Amino acid sequence: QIIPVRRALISVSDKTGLIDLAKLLAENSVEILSTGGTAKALRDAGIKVVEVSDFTGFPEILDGRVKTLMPQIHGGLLGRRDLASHQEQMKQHNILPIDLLCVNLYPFEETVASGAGKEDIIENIDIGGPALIRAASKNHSHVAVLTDVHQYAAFKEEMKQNSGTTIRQRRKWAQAAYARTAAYDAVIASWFADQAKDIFPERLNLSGQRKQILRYGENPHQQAAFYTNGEQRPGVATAQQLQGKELSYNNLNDTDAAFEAVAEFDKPSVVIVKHANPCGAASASSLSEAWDLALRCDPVSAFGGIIAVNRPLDKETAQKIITIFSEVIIAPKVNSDALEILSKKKNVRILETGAMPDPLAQGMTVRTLAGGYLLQNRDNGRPSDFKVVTKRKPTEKEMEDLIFAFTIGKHVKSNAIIYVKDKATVGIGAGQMSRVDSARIAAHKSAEAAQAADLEKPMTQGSVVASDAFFPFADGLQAAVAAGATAVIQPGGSMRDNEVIAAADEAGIAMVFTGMRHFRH
Ligand code: 93A
Repeated sequence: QIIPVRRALISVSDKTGLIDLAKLLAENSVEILSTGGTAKALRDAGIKVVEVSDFTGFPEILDGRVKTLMPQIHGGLLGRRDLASHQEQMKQHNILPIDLLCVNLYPFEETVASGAGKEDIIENIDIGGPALIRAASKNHSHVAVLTDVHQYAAFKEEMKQNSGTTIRQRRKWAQAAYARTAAYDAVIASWFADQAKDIFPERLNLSGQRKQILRYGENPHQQAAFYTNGEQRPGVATAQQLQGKELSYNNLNDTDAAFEAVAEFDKPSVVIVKHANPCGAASASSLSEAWDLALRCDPVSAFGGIIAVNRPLDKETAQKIITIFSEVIIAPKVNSDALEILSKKKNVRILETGAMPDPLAQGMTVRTLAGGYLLQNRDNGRPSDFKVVTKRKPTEKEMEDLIFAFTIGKHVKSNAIIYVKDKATVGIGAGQMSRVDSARIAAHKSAEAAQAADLEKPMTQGSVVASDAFFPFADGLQAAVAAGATAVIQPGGSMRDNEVIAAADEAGIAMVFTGMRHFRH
């Protein structure tokens, strides 16, 4: 059902595209009603407009807090065209129908982000706007509602095609309108929660803006989309894609894991991720050197992986990276000569984030489960109290490697066992249900990598090892010793700590307790 547009109410804070839209309406002889600022912008552009206050005969009062909250306006939006009783009442009270509402809201989100004061923030809670939007959307059978400048193009198309709006579009706009007011209120609610330092408020509204409809989800039979939540953290959500195919669901998930992991390190570092787990990570004096070391850990798994770096990607490193097949490269910056080299592999997705995220920043992680959400602080923990529990103390170099290993362990699915030598992983055991299996798998993979590289002995010989949680028994530690580890880092806290410490002493290795666990499930 097509509804012609005879009267429109426009009240917008973001005046992008306003004049263009209003011109089209004027050309179609639509009567335009507007609030103060919008009316002025239209008049300045030579477009005929009726002020809402003239239309209602009631001035804007209370510093604009009451502008459109009037029966003439809400009646015009809510009155049903298909009910005689509504038509009669409208006539009786001199209420004229409004066929199009175009509103975008006071910039609450932007005001908070700008660091404005409380009073300013409160003043930017839009009341009239959402009321208009909700009224028009309820009556979408007769009224079209635009709540976003991106919708103007579709509206213009409708006018061109149909000289009015179709029910299909009006329904779509109504959906977007309620999603907008819900998201707007969610942001306001979370601001109030922040003020009260209530990070887990009794009622939770998650809001997001769709950034991309994905080809499919984790598997081709699952549908998926990517949403942003407005957080300005450098990473996949805010990055610019410089080249390559469209990012997939798994790409996005893995790239996030890789970039968050590499952000942990100050020195030039590389993390290679497969299936959300690092399969190689290293810090070195240059990115190119870090790449060599990271790749050496598990070159087989690195094939088709995600590569994250924490420095501008240079030509030398790009030349090395391009020799293996990878899905995504993410960097704070990509130098133009590096990009030129990578452009030879057109399909590789390259993301530039502009900066590195702060690994210590606060934040939330959300996980869904049947019937609900789990919410927690992001794991920005870093142990600071290292306790040597063995007779032998780790050397300074061992200690540096232990901290590197424990930090990477935070980004490896539990149970995580990480062997490290010279600030480079040499064996990673991830996602096993038993810790001893992770220790064995890591050593086994490392031995395979050494064999493939024609090394004389496994790289775990003379390495250090980290465990993301305590060793419940001595067997996991003994597996690490058997692989050649000389020092161990783990949270400690097991009932059998004494047995594990005794096993370490017996093997003559050093062991450090962090008192902090890094489960990642
Ligand atoms: O202060 S309000 O909550 N009270 C109102 O009655 C009202 N009506 C529209 N804010 C109100 N608006 C908002 O004013 C709109 O949502 C829009 O964002 C803004 C446009 O104001 P102006 O045309 O004066 O720039």
